Amino acid sequence: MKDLDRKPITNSHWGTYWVEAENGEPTGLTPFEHDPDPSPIGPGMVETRRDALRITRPAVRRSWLEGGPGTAGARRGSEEFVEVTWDEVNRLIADELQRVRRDHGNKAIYAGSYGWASAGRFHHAQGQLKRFLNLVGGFTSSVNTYSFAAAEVIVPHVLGDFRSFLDRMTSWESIAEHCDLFVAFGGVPLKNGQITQGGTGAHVQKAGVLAAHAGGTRFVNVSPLRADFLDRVEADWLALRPSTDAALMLGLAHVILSEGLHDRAFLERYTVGFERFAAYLTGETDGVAKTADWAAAITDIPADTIRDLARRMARGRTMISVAYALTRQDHGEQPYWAAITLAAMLGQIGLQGGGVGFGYSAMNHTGLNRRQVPYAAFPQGQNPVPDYIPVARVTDMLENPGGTVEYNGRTLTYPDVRLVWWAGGNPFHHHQDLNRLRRAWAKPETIIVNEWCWNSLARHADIVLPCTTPLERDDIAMSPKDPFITMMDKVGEPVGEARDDHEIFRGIAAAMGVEEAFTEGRSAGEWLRWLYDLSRQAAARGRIELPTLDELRREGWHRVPAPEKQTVMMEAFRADPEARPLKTPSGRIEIFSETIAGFGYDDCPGHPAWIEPLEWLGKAGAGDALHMISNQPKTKLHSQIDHGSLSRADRVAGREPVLMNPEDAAKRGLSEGQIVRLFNARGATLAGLRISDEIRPGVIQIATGAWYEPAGETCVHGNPNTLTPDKGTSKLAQGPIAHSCLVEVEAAGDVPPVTIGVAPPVIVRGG
Ligand SMILES: Nc1nc2c(c(=O)[nH]1)N[C@H]1C(S)=C(S)[C@@H](COP(=O)(O)OP(=O)(O)OC[C@H]3O[C@@H](n4cnc5c(=O)[nH]c(N)nc54)[C@H](O)[C@@H]3O)O[C@H]1N2
Ligand SMILES: Nc1nc2c(c(=O)[nH]1)N[C@H]1C(S)=C(S)[C@@H](COP(=O)(O)OP(=O)(O)OC[C@H]3O[C@@H](n4cnc5c(=O)[nH]c(N)nc54)[C@H](O)[C@@H]3O)O[C@H]1N2
Ligand SMILES: [Mo]
Repeated sequence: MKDLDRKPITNSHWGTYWVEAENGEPTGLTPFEHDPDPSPIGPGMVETRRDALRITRPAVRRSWLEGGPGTAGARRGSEEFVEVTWDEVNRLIADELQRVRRDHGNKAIYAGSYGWASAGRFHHAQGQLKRFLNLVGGFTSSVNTYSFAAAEVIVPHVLGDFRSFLDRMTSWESIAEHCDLFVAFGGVPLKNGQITQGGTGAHVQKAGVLAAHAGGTRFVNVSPLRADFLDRVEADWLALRPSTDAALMLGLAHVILSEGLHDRAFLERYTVGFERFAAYLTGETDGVAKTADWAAAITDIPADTIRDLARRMARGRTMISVAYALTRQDHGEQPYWAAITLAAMLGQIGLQGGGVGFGYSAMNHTGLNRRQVPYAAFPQGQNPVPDYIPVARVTDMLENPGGTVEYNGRTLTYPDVRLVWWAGGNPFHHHQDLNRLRRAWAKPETIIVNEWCWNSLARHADIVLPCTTPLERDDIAMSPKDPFITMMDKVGEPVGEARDDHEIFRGIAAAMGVEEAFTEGRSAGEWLRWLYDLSRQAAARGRIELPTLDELRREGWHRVPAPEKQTVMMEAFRADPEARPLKTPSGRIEIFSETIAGFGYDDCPGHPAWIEPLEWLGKAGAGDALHMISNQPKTKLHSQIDHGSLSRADRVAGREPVLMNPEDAAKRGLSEGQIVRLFNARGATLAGLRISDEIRPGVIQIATGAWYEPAGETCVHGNPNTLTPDKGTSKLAQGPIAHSCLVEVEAAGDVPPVTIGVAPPVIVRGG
């Protein structure tokens, strides 16, 4: 930013920082002065810019280059690459796209391309990819997320919408002032509040929890992990068996119903179907009463504790908070439906500080009181291909062309995918059962990846297109989830021949004769101005005044003032359900859904229910198996910057740490710091052992994010997704179920070294 007389600034999913630079080279990040609780993840952005794992030139897998599309797909991940020029690679891709379209049609291109990429509004890798492909006939796409697919599908049946509620969770201030009891299924682990998708200005989650504590709110941490709450707030710890939350909620509901503590007037006025649910709860329909004793046997929480908690919940103002993690388990639809039902029985939905909340555990913006600004997005155009898959069914799709899958009342047919394109996400991070994915990944004829570093995804591609990092391009972070708008300044030149994703697609568009349609004649800088000016006009229509782009550039950032009123989820519906009905068929909260019942799914009935998960500690024949929780990492965002020093400093014997209760370690003769092998029928991973009574017996915890480095069926680095099952939550949502996973653990013996962090794959120059 040569023409600026201020320091350069940047924003990211994990926070805002001023950038130190010398001679056009970024040298460090200084936390933003308006951030009371900055994240240490940021500095990795500088550190990894020029390290040995940076991809500096376009590269093509040798067999693919020599033998053409479809050659030796099984060698993906273990073969060397050949560097080529941008002109060559653009031609190769243009020809290959033409071939696939001509011979198989556009639906043979899969560009679901799920993932988080950068926080910038313009340099959004997936948006760029999709706009480009839409101009050349489209692609098979994906729907929903890995974060909370089960909720995204079930909650609209129950509350009429999901996303709009997510952006309007009851504020921390409202909780601090009004909430007596905050019951957190999945806790509120502050590690996760480092993040907001699309950029973070000030981190407020910790202050929110502490203010509520100071205001007299009591917390209950329902989680196998004690660390899911800050010690200081002295939360009661209910260390349930993982994947049993729905049973615990039913047990609570049964106590509330049988003791007459439910709010009849609320159920009558605002809900439908309670009687059908009550008949299930009391056992009238299936002969099993879902009593506290019944729930105790499933969850391993004493029946008296359940009864006591139910009474406390009915006594005062209660917030029922559910972590996104609860959806990433088998039948992950049920805990969300059960939580909404429980909150409806307490009758506090729409009141200050009470009701139900989604994702206080998950991100900084949940509970952050702010105005919703409808910022403009980079236009992607229309996809002419109607085919799509539920996002986590990617391996099924690759394995099973022409096969079908049930999804939310529809039957979808899997396309015969020949070409896969990923930009801004990492399936070798996010997908379950990675050994199975790797086998299916050998099938397509061509795999193209835009990446900036040689991570597991880039190594498993045929064509690798090197992209810039945020510090190497101008962008703006402006997200309705955060009150700050921030410039993301270009500080250094792109490393090697790396290009912005937009520039990458512009080059291929030129080779295919659609450059003008792709750019509409605008440069990147002109697009930025266009996006900002549109956003400013949209804000003005909502009476929010934003600075001009030139003013924003001068200061570097702007804060949209907070609304005077505290946000309370579903307040308007509560105030006037006739005038402000929900978008459900009945206009009310659907405790029984005729729509879902009408689908006739054996794994998702018409009301919330306990359905035994695929894998859990109560599974018949589970024996000594341990339940593995693979939650979000404290030291990074997913797999991003796993090769940086913050992430590496947290390793045990060079592997991802795994947490185990002393009882389980003693039983297996394992000791602190040793390398252990986690394994099941799907695969294995090596991890470094940490022993702690902060985790309940029978459960181990290993964060996601270690780059997948397979040696046979074993990841030598500690990626938990070699172990997790790849099955849908149910026929309704088909979401991922990473958290329902049993494993065995033993001492590892002789182990291979980890090399993914140090050695780039062999690159032969010249092409
Ligand atoms: N076992 C288990 N698995 C899980 C989860 C779990 O709890 N347990 N959680 C799931 C959840 S909630 C999620 S959201 C997913 C996350 O999965 P992903 O979002 O796929 O993970 P990331 O590592 O963030 O991947 C982003 C990729 O984009 C790249 N990138 C960054 N900036 C740019 C850019 O400007 N351009 C391009 N082209 N690329 C860029 C990064 O290098 C990185 O490889 O994981 C899921 N997987
Ligand atoms: N630092 C950091 N923060 C992140 C991310 C990151 O990668 N790094 N990722 C972001 C993303 S994409 C998302 S979607 C959110 C996810 O947000 P969450 O889904 O809330 O995050 P997790 O850490 O996976 O899970 C929260 C806690 O739930 C507990 N848990 C697991 N299984 C069960 C269960 O069966 N029952 C109960 N009661 N508790 C259980 C675990 O102990 C875990 O610590 O986090 C976001 N925040
Ligand atoms: Mo996520």
